[in-house]
This record gives sequence, structure tokens and C-alpha cells, in this order.
Amino acid sequence: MKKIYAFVLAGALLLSACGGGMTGGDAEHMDGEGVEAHDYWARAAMAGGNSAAYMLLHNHGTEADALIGASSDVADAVELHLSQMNADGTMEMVQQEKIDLPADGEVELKPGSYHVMFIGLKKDLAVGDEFTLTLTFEKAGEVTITVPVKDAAEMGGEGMDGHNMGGMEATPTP
Ligand SMILES: [Cu+2]
Repeated sequence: MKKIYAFVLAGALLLSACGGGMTGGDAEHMDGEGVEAHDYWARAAMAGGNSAAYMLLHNHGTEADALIGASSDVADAVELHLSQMNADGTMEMVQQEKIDLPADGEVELKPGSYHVMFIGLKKDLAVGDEFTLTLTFEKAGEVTITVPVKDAAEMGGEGMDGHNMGGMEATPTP
């Protein structure tokens, strides 16, 4: 678990370094209230395949909330997933009914952990593309974001030097 954390942290730092200033200030920005999505991106993938979106969700409210669903027209199905490590070291993805979002707190959707899964892409998601994703929260309602497509290897594969993670087989998907 530690290995994955280090890997993901490197990706998050990379993201915040290049993701600043690209948000448009629409529904996802409700200053000091409700739920905000930050630093979102989705992994590039081919039509017919699967992809996943990652983001930081911030709950500004004083009550706990939860992500209870997501929808997009880029895929046949959009599900909430959690990737987790089995005792034998293999990764598996488990569908989640919801992803809890604590009061005045945040939850990170990231490779190898929580993610929004796109199953059966209707078109290629190429690096540089964007698509619309609607997130549904238990209390905050719907938040629609425009998600940029990025190269997952690039997002997570850099900044790994010095972590001695034993090679790419430690990289979970998605
Ligand atoms: Cu998944």
C-alpha cells in the first residue's frame, strides 16, 4: 500500500504543477459551499475499451456528503470503483455504491484507489480531448465538469525515481 501511495503522490504533484488555472469557474466552483472537484483528468483509451477519471473532491460543507453516481455519454456505463490489493498482491476493482466525502474534508480519486470507471467507450479518448462528466452527490446534487484526457503513464510514471518501487508491475489499473 505504501508503494502505491508514493507513486500516486508523485502524480498528484505533477498534476497540480500543470493543472493550475485551467478551470473555467462553472458549477464545480462554488466558493466556500457545497462540493468542489479539483485536478480532474481521465486516462487515454481506445473506443470499445475502458477508461477511468480521477480527481480531488472537496466538501466545503459542515455535513458529510457522498459521491453516489456519475454519468457521461462517452461510455456505455459509468461506475464508481475502488481498486484494491488482494492478499496475493493482485489488484482488483470493486464497484462502489458511493464514495464518502467527510464534512469539511476531501477524498482523492486516484490511480489504484477510488475512480470513476468508463466501461465500453463509444469513441477514442485521445490525449488532449475533453469530455463532459456529471457527478451526482447525495446532498450537493449534480456537478458537471469538463475532463481533460491525459496519458496515464505520463501522469503517474514520472517522478518515481528514488522510490524503488520494484518496477511497473506495482502500477495498479486503473
Ligand atoms: Cu474500475
